[in-house]
Amino acid sequence: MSQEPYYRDTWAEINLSNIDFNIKQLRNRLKEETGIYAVVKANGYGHGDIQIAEQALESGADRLAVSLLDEAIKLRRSGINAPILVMGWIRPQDAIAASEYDVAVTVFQKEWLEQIETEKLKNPLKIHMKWDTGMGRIGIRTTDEMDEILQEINKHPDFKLDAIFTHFATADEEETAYFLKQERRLDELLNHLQKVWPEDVDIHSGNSAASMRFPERMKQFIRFGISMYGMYPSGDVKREKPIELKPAFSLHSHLIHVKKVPAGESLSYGATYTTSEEEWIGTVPVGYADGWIRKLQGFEILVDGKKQPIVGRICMDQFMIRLDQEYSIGSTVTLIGKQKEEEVHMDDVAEYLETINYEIPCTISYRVPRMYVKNGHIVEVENAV
Ligand code: PMH
Repeated sequence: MSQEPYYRDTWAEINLSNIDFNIKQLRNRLKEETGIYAVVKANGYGHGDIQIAEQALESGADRLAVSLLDEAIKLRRSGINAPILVMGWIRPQDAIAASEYDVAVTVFQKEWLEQIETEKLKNPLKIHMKWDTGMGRIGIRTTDEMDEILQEINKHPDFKLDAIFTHFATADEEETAYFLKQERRLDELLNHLQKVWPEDVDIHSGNSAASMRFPERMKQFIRFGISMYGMYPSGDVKREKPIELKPAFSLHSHLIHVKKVPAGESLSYGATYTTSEEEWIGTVPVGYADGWIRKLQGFEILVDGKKQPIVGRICMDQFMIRLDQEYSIGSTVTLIGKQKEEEVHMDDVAEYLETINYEIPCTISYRVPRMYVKNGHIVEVENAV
């Protein structure tokens, strides 16, 4: 447990008990034999990769998935022994490092396998073949491509086909036609694989949406990302609510300055806001360099359990809010999360910014210390500055 000190008055609270809750909700919904990959790429969707990975494994996840080899190696160096998959493309020359760290890699090009300097492999290279059944991003699309890759794998005893996987593009939408089309393509490719490949390979397909909505259709493993963090993948799934979720991320600061401003005074860069009457104005030490971007001007956040609007332009490190009354310096400001009966949900921020909830915690920058809370106690503080 590291307790790095930090000296700023802003922090993200990451509730590990809620990660535990969310995984257990999904666990209860899945078939018993379905395994779970905890998706902890992008620093655990901004929540902290090592902390979330450790919690997820303790709560019933079996394996970890990231996007970059660097992310996988960071987890390994932290002492995590669970299987780790890199779901993105890595450079062929980096396969050696992947095998050294016992990290499984994603493969979908025969040329990629041809370029591996196999004599340098110290351990077998664990391969997950990616199938593009309709996402159109990475992956093989035909049985010919599959055959070519299988031939390459057969050429070297240190190439080990551990799994095949695919990713759904629309599993979070009420309309299921495209999802079912992807499933059909997956099954067609699987039929072929079973004919030409005698060994057992794992199959993983579902993301949060597919695994929560169609648990009975899932294969050996699912890959649980956004909903592990307590967010629904879309409005459709939120309305359907296949399982209960608790958000793990909240963002807080304190008022560092409070003043009464006369009518007709302007605030912040560009003087875009002018008080229409005598107003109480508070200053919050958070800005766009923290990922609290300028487009959030006008968004309402919480002081004293009440919504208070951001006024004037958001600066790099500070912004102002219009307060309904005088508050003392040090009053807690909640930018995301609950205060008394009120809540600013990650979905509210996303909606205001015309984006998806996934993007919000990912963009809260390294400058914001992450405080980890479990069973009501602070268990770790990480300051990445
Ligand atoms: N598997 C793959 C291959 C992914 O890219 C993602 C998320 C997940 C699983 C987890 O999905 P979930 O968070 O919906 O559960 N990937 C991305 C992405 O590339 N952009 O947004 C989410």
